[in-house]
Amino acid sequence: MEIDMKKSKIKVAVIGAGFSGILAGIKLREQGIDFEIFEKASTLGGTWRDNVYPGVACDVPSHLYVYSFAPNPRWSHRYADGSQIWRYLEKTAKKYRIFEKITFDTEIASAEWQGDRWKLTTSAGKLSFAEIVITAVGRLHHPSMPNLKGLDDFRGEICHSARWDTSFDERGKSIGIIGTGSSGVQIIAALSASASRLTIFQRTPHWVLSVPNPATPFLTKMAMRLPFVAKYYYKKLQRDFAKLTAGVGSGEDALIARAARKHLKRVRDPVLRAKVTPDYTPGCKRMVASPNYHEAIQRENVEIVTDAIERIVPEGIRTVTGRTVNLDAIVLATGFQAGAFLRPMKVVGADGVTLDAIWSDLDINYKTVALPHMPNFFMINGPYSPGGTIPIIAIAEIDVKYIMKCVEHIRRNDIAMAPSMDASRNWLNGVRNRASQTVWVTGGCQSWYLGKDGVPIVNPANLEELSEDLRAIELDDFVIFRKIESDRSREYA
Ligand code: N01
Repeated sequence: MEIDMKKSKIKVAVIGAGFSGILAGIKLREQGIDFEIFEKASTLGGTWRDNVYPGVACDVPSHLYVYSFAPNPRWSHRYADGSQIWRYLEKTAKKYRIFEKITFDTEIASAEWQGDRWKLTTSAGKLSFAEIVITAVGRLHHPSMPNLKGLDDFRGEICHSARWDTSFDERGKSIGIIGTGSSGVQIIAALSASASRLTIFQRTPHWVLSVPNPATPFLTKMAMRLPFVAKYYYKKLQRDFAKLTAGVGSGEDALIARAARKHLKRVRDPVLRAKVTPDYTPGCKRMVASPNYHEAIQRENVEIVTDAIERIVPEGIRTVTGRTVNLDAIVLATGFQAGAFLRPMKVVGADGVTLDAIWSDLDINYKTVALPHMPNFFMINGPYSPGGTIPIIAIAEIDVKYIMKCVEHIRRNDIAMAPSMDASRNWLNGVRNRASQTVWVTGGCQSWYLGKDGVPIVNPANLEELSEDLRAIELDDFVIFRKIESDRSREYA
C-alpha cells in the first residue's frame, strides 16, 4: 500500500532493521502509515548480519523461521545456514519495498519526548522527529567478553562469535574455543572439520539435542510454492515446536529433555560422555540443537578441557592445573550482554523521566512492548519476552500486531499513550513470580536467562498465552496524554 500522508498524520520511527524492524515496516506500510527505519549498520539483518561465524545456522526449522505471511520454498535444508536466512530477509524487505524506508549508517543515540512527539538524535548529531517510536534492537546484540586475565597479551588472533572476522582462515591452525552454548556448538562442529587442532574450554556442559539436517526434497520445494501448503506446513511446524518445548519452562520431563538425555549416548567413550553430561535439569539453560556436535567432539583432532582457565598467556591458554595449551587463535563464543537491552541509547520520557531511572532496579515494562512514562514508545522482543518456548519471529509478529493496534488507536484519537507504572509493575510481578518457579531457576544452572537478582528476565509464556496477553489494548492500564484542542502547537495536558 502507498503511504497516505493525510491519513497517516503521524510518523513512526523504527530503530533497527533486523527481522523485527523489517516486520514493523511491512505492517506500517500495510496500514498506510509513514515511517522511517534507522539502522546503525550499512546493511539490514540484525543477528543474521552480525553472526557470520563458521557453521552459523538456525536451530529452529527453517520453514518455521519465516514471517508467517512470507514462506520461503527455497530453504536448502531443514535448518538453513545463516547466509540463506540473511538473503531471505533481504529479499522479503525488497518485496515489501522496505529498503527505501531504511536510513543506514545511522545510530540513534537518544530519544527525548517533546510533549507531543519524539526527538531522535543520531550519534552524528542529526535530528529527526516522530510521533511514535518502535524499537527493534534485539535482545542479544552486545557481545559479552569474558573477564579473563591476559586476554590482551595473546599473540594470535582473537575473535568473538558475534563479531567474526570473515578473513580468518582456520585451516591448519590450532584453535581454542571458549563457550559451548548455541553459538559455540555450531562453531565447534564447523571448525572441527578444518582446524588442525581444536581445544574446547568447557566451563559447563550444555544439553545438546542431536537433530538430523536433511536437504529439502525437490518435491517439498515445489509443494511449498503453493500458498495453502506453505500455510499448512507452517502451522504444523508451529504445533510440533509447541509440543516439543511444552513443559520446558515448568521443568516437567519435556519431550525435548528426554531426547537430549538419549542423544548423549551417541558419545561412545564413557569418559568423554561424562565430561559433556550436564549436572542440571535439561531446559535450565537454553537447549542447544545440532546435527553434528556429538560427532565433532569425537574427532581425533578435538579435545575438551574442563579444567578452569587460569589466564590467557601470549602463546595460548593456561588452565588452573598449570597446563598451557599453545594456540594460533582463540574463539570467544561467550554469549551476549542480555541485560543491556536498548543500551547505550539515552531515552527521556514524559516529565524528564529517564529509562535509566525506570530501569535502575528492574527492567520495568508493560507486557514486554511498552514502558511507563514513555508515551508512544514501543519495543519488539523487549525484556521478559518468552525464552525457548516460541520462535523469535513468531514473538515479533505477536508484538507487532499489538503495537499496530496501539498505533491505530493513537492515530485515530490523536493522543499519546503510555502504560501506567502500576499496570506495568503488576504485569511484571506476575511474570517474575511465574518465572521464579521455572526450571531456569530450580534446575541448578546459571544462564543468560537470569537477571541480576537471580530471577529470569524471560517469560515462560507459550504461544497461546503470549497471544492472549497481547490480544487487545486494555485502556485502563494506560495513561492517555490528550491533545489540547485549543492549542494545536504541540501541547499536551
Ligand atoms: O551464548 P551462551 P551463545 N569462561 O550465553 C561460556 C541464541 N542463539 O552465543 O555455561 C569460560 O548461551 C558459557 O559458559 P557457562 C540463543 O538464544 C541462537 O552460545 O556460563 N566460559 C557458555 O558455555 C542462545 O541461548 C542460535 O558456564 C565462559 C558460553 O560461553 C543465545 O543466542 C544460535 C566464560 C556462552 O553461551 C546465546 O548463545 C546461536 C568464561 N569467562 C545463538 N564466559 C540459533 O540457532 C562465558 N562462557 C537460533
